[in-house]
Amino acid sequence: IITHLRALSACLAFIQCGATSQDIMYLTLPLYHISASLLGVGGCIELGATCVLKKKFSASQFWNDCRKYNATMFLYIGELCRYLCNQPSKEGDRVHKVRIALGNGIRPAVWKEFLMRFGPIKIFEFYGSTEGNVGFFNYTNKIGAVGRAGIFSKFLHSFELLKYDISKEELMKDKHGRCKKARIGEPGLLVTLVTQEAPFSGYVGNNEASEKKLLRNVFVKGDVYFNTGDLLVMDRNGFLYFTDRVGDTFRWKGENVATVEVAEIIGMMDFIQEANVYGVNIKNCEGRIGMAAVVLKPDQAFDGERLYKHLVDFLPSYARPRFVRIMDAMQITSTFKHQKMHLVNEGFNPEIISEPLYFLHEPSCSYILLTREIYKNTLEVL
Ligand SMILES: *[C@@H]1O[C@H](CO)[C@@H](O)[C@H](O)[C@H]1NC(C)=O
Ligand SMILES: CC(=O)N[C@H]1CO[C@H](CO)[C@@H](O)[C@@H]1O
Repeated sequence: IITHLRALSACLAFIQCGATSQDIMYLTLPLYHISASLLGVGGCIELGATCVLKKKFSASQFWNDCRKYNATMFLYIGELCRYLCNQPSKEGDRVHKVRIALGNGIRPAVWKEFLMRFGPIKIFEFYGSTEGNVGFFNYTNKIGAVGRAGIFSKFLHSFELLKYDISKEELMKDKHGRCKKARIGEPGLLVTLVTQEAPFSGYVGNNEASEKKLLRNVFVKGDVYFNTGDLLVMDRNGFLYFTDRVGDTFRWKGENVATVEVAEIIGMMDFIQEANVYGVNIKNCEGRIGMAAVVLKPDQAFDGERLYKHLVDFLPSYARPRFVRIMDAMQITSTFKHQKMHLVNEGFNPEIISEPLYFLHEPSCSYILLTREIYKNTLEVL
């Protein structure tokens, strides 16, 4: 349910970024999504600005279109900026008038690369969801942060990061059945207090689904919080960082593995274009074993030895993916997010997967090809 108040406040997002009626927005996102419809089209109406609508996002046409229409701002979501960075560099990459980019989902490494490639564009990364009753804005110059919990925003929306047990996929409670707050530097489940000023309007005609998003009696009897389903970390200075979706983070050897973090580190390899990390179930084993589906850069080969060395340098052993699956293309949702479900279900069985599969082989300090014969004995090599 999008109330008028919600719709109107969403239309104000670009004004908060300093946009004016002189700006020209280049819009490539699907219009049924709140981002394009309310922040984008609604934002242009609110501003009296020009909106250039593209039927479908195209990474190769993006900057040419921006130049052609004199675009000064755009909306991004999910992996969109990564796809722009993945395009071959061109001399004129910085020749454009774009000055503002607003969206959510840009990863720190992509953020830095994007600014280096395309020039000093102000990136406004925000955190929020269509139905959620809270939003954070990166109003500081902190790369990677989704926002900051200043006294002011804490006063406006009361939120908490709650201690969460990844293996049981449930909140940790004290002996009175109340929730505990996560410590500084420790990922916690983001929940936001539902009040008259920050209401949760729920889903149309589906009370059950609406109720599922709410947590009651969190700290005291009768309080109600909206469950965002996201794990975030707060640092000493109050900056908030997105860690992972609940359900994506998995446990292996008693340790938590945040898939976003691992994917980012794999993505640092020069031969890898993008990585999608997830945990798969394995017979007779507790927790889930780490796996990465990767797309290689054009004309690049997979180098198991270098990847192994890189991961040993950057990740503790429990977080290093045991299996790597090479994909021709990553499947994404209509909002440019990686799909994981089908990958999780297919696991690492070479009988099912026709693409090359590699596994982490400690004795040879490398990732080596997973053949059908080796697969039959995988449980021993783990
Ligand atoms: C873009 O700006 C240039 C220079 O200001 C102008 O000549 C041109 O007509 C503009 N293009 C469009 C599509 O408005
Ligand atoms: C509003 C604002 O200051 N946004 C900033 C968010 O972080 C990036 C990266 O440092 C800055 O470029 C933006 O200016």
